[in-house]
Amino acid sequence: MRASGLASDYDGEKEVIKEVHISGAEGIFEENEISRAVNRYLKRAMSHSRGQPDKIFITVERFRQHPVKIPPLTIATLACETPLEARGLIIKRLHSLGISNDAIIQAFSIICSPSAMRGAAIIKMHTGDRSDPDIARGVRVSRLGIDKNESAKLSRKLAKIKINTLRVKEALILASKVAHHKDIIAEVCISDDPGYTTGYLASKEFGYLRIPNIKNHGDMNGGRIFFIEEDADVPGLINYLEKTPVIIGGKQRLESE
Ligand code: WAQ
Ligand code: MG
Repeated sequence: MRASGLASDYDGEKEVIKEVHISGAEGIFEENEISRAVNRYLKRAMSHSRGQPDKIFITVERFRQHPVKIPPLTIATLACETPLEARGLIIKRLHSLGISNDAIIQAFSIICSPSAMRGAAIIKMHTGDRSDPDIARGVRVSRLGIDKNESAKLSRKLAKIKINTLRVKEALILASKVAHHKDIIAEVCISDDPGYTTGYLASKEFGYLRIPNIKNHGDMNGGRIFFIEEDADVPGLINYLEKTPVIIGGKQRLESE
């Protein structure tokens, strides 16, 4: 699902109408679950804290290939009181993964900008160069879901720490799919919802690290950054993120099978 609104802006000479991202979401469902899922996406698009949409798209696609099954990342929550402290925590960990200052500066300038993108920005870990082809849009991770048993298991685990929400589950699923790719070094995420101030840093090494107070309440900025290997196969990576169906949990195949 994706929902957008129309807003008037000024391009220096005249008023222009531009499309503003409001909400997006995706999942993998059995055939008999589709109509309920579509209804839920529609409701979600029409009652979003970023505003009333002018356009809603819902796309339903049948897969021709079996989903790849992968494990979820581990989950932990860091102690963090302010956006400034969050920045320090993120920088320290990104440095430890070998990510350069140039790449980190580039990342913060994107996630602190008020014009939210629909997708994620892809940044090379040393030069900080943007690698996604459409800079205004970013790359949207799609075709991702969770196995029913794994979902119940995850809900129980999240309920124990009082964070069993659809938002946390969807973010963990996305971060697990993203981190699984060999060219991904780390991901940083800040919600673009003005009322949601917990973000995360994810990597194969650290797992999914939740960061409370990553932004101030009421801020419209947000976004996702994927830091990648300098010599990554970018088209291959984008194809994986957008097109390869991935399910968290289920019976995973061993490398040798
Ligand atoms: N693919 C790529 N980028 C995406 C996707 C996607 N499927 N969905 C969202 N984004 C980008 C896009 O730029 C949005 O503006 C931005 O991420 C934020 O999206 O454990 O709610 O859906 O409590 O607002 C983290 C949960 C919540 C933390 C993140 O993000 C926790 C969240 P939102
Ligand atoms: Mg949002």
